[in-house]
Amino acid sequence: MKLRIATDSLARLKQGRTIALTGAGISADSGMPTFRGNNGLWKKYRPEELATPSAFSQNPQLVWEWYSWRLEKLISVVPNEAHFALAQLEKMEILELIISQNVDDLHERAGTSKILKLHGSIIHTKCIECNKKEQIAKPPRAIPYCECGGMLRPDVVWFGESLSPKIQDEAFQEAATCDNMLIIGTSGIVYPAAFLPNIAKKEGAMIIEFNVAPTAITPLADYFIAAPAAESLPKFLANFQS
Ligand code: BJW
Ligand code: ZN
Repeated sequence: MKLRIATDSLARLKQGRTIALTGAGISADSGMPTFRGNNGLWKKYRPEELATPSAFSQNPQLVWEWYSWRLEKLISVVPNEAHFALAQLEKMEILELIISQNVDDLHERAGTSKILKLHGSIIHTKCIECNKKEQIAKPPRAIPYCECGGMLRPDVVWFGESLSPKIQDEAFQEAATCDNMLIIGTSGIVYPAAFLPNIAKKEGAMIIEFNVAPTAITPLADYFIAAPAAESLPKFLANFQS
């Protein structure tokens, strides 16, 4: 695959403010399952049935089982070439910021430092009583509890819950003011994250989408790069290294 980006678009990427929006697809090449699609299933549940406050209040054991299973997986995998390419683009001052919907820590492990995590972090817990946040040492085998006696939950954003207003405002602001947005491995159907490409496009940004299949965002894209992110991102990076 040859990644053809027009000369004027390359100049725009070198001179303008570029940000990236990432989703589960960027971690797929590391072996992390996505939410939707063929490899996106966990037992017989859909994310909409487990990633909700009501699922947790009705069956915290089941929800924790799902998160422990994902934590086990996360511990066993490493960042892939797509995560490393984005970290390198940040070092080269081509990429200003990653806005990620992912709750894994693969961007950070690859060396990215400027990241807004819209949906929280799976490696942290939050007490449902005192709100204290803590890093998880190892995947819990039973429902974990806080020293205050309150039940702990994963520090993530479930359906029907608000994102951190500070993080959401910053993400919207960045989308409205960027010149270029790289969109990698997201289905673009979960809001408010799915507003970001629309905001960027409306304000005149160039959109470059990297995905194995077209998405809800593809009609907005100036470029659609149809390949696994771990293949396309290093090729995209190579444009700035020669
Ligand atoms: C590859 C690849 C490879 C594969 N290379 N690519 C309009 C406005 C506002 C809200 C709403 C609205 N309409 C509906 C809502 C409500 C709801 C929502 O969006 N629902 C939709 C399903 C319709 N949103 C919310 O509830 C949000 N809260 C909110 O809006 O608060 C205000 C409010 C409160 C009360 C009432 C109303 C409003 C919160 C959303 C939180 C989402 N949380 C999750 C779980 C996080 C915790 C966890 O991980 O367990 O976040 S759901 C899940 O989806 C997760 C992801 O971050 C998110 C996005 O998924 P993503 O990353 O796009 O993954 P996939 O699997 O969908 O796609 C993978 C892609 O990769 C595919 O395209 C593949 O092709 C591709 N791919 N391999 C490149 N190798
Ligand atoms: Zn507590």
